[in-house]
Amino acid sequence: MKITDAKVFVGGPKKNYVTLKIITDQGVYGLGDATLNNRETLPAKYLQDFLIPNLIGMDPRNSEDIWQFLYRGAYFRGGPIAMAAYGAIDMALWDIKGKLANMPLYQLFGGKSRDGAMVYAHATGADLEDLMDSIAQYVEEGYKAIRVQCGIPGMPTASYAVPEKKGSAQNYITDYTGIRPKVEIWDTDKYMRYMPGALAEIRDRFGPDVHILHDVHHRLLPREAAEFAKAVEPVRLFWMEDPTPAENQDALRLIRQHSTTPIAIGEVFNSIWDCNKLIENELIDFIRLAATYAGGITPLKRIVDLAGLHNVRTGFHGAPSHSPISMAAQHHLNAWAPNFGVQEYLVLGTPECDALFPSEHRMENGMVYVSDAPGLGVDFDEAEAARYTYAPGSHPVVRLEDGTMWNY
Ligand code: CS2
Ligand code: MG
Repeated sequence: MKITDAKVFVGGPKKNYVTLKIITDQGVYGLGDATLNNRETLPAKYLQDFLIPNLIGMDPRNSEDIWQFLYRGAYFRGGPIAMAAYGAIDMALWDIKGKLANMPLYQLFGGKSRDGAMVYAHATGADLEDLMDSIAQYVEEGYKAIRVQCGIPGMPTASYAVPEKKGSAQNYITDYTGIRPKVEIWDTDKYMRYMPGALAEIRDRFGPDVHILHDVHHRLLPREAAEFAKAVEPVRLFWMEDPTPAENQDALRLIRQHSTTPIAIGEVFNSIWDCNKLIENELIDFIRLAATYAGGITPLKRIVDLAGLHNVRTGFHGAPSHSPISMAAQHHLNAWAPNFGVQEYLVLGTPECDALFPSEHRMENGMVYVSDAPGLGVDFDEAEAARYTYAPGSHPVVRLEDGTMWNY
């Protein structure tokens, strides 16, 4: 069996999805998602200029060897652009494998450990009252887990994932058109003094059963993150996400020493080597990599297995930049993983998105039920794709009030 062609499509409804289609000499094709948020053209170009010419003639069933060829053959290993491109290839090869076996991918991983996988939505608000309304709506819709972000009194601009004005929670955006990013101004002290109390009010209002998640989004220094984690311990968060940048994995020890608040990290990682110490030393509770950014199903499954040895559960990234293709890959992993935790679920379930990516994966009452169709269980309509073109976008950058560059 041979790969005979591969095509890359950039564009989609409200997002520049990067979709790879690998075609074989037996008419079976596979789909992959190489969408690297706000840098979409780069993995697309890497695929078109270097990777696809190498794939032609390879046997698509040898997905492990092809992954090793991509990773080791590059010499300059890893990084988000390359791993997103490898991720799309790997997903497409698994899709082909499932179609050849006439099985949904979760069967090839080891079958189902659960029927439904719990997901979480993003509640947000320009202030706490606005956020409470947003949370109430998701509770009403049956979500069991909800991420909460709100405006901080006195903060010079809206903070991460917070709408600039009340009542626009449903369509807050974190990506703005154009190459030059907006500037968000951040004040850690204002956040540290306000957010723990706001989270406590949310817990008081919605009771002990709803899982509350909060994304600190890399804004705190390790000591500040330890203080914050300790302050919110009584809230019993499902998780506190990205409390501090984790390039220095050892920095998480300080937080662990001071608090039992669960920690989730990993959406910006693209290798097991970015997180192996976090997992092996049990410095975190949830690992957040994504099928695209981690370089595909093959490496992500290894990370899930390592995490499972160390009481770390999965909490895969699922921001709007992930197309239904990589989300499908994650739905299959979520159905199989014995150490599944939760899935972030923000894929735009709009009619346009469903038309571009027909799929039988189902989300109901805050749970995703994986499709039993062979392979990934998602398709791609090329005629629909022709409606979309690439439009540059960028998320904000963050500065402190004195102008110092900070972490978005
Ligand atoms: C966020 C992301 O979903 C999350 O947890 O951290 O949406 C993140 O802001 C974007 O992926 C950045 O491009
Ligand atoms: Mg996050």
